[in-house]
Amino acid sequence: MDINEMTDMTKTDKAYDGDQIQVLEGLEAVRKRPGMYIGSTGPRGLHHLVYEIVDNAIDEALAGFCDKIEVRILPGNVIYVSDNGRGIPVGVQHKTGLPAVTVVFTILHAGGKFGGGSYKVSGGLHGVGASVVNALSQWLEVEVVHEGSLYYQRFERGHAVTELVNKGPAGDRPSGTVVCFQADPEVFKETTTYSYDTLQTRLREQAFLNAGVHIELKDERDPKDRLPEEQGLECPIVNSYCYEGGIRSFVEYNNQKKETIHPDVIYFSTVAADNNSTAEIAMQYTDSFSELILSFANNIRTTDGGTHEDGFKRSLTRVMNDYARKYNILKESDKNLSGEDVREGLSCVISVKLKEAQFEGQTKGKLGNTEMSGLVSAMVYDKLTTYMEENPATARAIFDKALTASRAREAARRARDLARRKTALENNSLPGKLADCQSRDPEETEIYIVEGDSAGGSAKGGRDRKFQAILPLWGKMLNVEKARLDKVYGNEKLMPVVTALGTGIGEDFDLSKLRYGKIIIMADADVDGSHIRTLLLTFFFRFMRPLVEQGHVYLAQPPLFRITKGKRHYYAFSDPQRDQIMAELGGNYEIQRYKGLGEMDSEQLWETTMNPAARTMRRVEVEDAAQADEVFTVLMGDKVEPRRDFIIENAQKANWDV
Ligand code: TSJ
Repeated sequence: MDINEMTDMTKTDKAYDGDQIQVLEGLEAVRKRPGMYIGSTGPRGLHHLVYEIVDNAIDEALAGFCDKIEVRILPGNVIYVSDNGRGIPVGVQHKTGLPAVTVVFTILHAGGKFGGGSYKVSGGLHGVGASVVNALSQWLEVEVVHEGSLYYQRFERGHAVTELVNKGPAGDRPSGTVVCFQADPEVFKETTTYSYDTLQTRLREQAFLNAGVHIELKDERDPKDRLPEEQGLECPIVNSYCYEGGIRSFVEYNNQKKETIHPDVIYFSTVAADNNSTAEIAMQYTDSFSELILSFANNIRTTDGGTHEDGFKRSLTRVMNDYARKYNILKESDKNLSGEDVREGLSCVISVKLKEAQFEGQTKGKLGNTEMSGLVSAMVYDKLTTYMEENPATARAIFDKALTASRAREAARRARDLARRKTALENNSLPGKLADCQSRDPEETEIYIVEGDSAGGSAKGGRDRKFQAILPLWGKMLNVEKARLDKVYGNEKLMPVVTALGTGIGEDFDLSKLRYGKIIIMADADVDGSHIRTLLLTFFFRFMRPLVEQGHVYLAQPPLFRITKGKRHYYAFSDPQRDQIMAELGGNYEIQRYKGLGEMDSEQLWETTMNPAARTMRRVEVEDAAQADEVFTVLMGDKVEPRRDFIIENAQKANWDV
């Protein structure tokens, strides 16, 4: 018997037609192609289930009916989400003959607009709803407390296995909604273990974006149910977030470890004339050389920006230049400040809320609604101009920063032109130490970037010269390098990388000129190795970001141990693996710890680290590179205190490949 027949009991005869078939088809489609609805069935998709449910509770908070949301990870990686709102409506809907709450969980794209006139503000991923989470859960239970009564319903893999049951008086339980679910291991084959850290980051962000809402996160799992790297944390873990300052607090939080150049976070907000959308922005400059713009539409991060971000940037540049002309900060003969100049060191958060947000691009990370550009740019132009007039000291500090940036960029441009002219004369030669490969087809070519001459020697001896090129790096280590990476031209450590890859950097970057499809960083598993990885990842992140975004950058994973028994060698890439091999061998083995790549001969390096048939490599994600950038910024920055804390906190994290 199909378990869904039980749902049918709640239906009237009239509803027994096409509707029910649609219900089935809808959720079957989700289970058939989960990726279409939640992006992936890896860890990212798994966490999206939680966000999707929490988003619904946040909508209730935005509608003004709830102020507390609790999220718990229960034993066995079950998720619990509750709010103290009105409770999902339980009344039977005319159209479907089902209680509204049942519809929310069983009909695709339902949600938001039943009963009252509220509209869905927070959007969830791709605008899908609770029914998708339900379809991808082994089981899901919902409890609603409404007008003093407690209602309950249970689902399994999207199908109702009970009808909506009225369990009688709710006692002293206040009104609200509770949803518990277990992600289906048949769908999330890779893992169903949540990362506390990942959930915490996202929930904190939601608390920043929704000022005044209390969000609590509690981990009640047995430590053995946690991720290996989170098992050491105390138990249970509880954090609660509530920021009256909203995105102002968000900017303060992001700048905690940086030196700010003016005391107050600048904040503006506006409501569109038609009342259909809002925009707010919080900004503060730091002494950093990079910019950090976090933009959101309907509480969803827009990683690729879009109209709201464009509107902001356009106005910021205009305000700064108009003001600078008016007060003769720029002389008549001076060139305008560029967008990059006025954003150097800027840390800001842009948040817009609108009806029917359009998310564009391959990863849906770009806001497309054209009206947001005007809303944000008009607000920023008016309010930032006034702010500058009223806060001349802050304005001065920001201009000093922008003018310095402008001069540095001008100097870099001159150096670049010089370098270009020089390379033109030198006939564009490849770096002398590059051992190039025979193939010219980036589909198959790889370049190993190797620190140190001895490791470079082994790599050259061990490679398959048909498609593998080796570039040994030389020159001084990172900790004696000067902070300003923009002096790349003329940097003896980085220039060979630039010429070998062939793409150019920054504004000149051209991915189609890339000479090798895979760029593999091969460095020792020690402090120096970690430094060179941080330097290269930061460099790629800042000046060749599409390389990282398009997945061209990899970290080689050389073994840490060699265990020899008789004539046989075994390699271990981690401590647990070493222990396992030792246990399996019983005894009578010799163990060698590799202190550096240089200790391996050519053949060993090929077998363990370079042979595509045998090696494992880690593809670098944008997040990895962004973290490297942060490590780099803090290590190079002027603020001593965060640097010390940071080094202690990240001593492990910074070791990318362990
Ligand atoms: F995702 C979900 F559906 F599972 C879910 C929904 C999960 C959680 C934790 C909370 C919620 C939720 C939904 N909390 N509050 C609401 N509110 C409504 O659904 C609701 C209540 C009343 C009215 C009305 O107009 O009277 C309208 C709505 C949308």
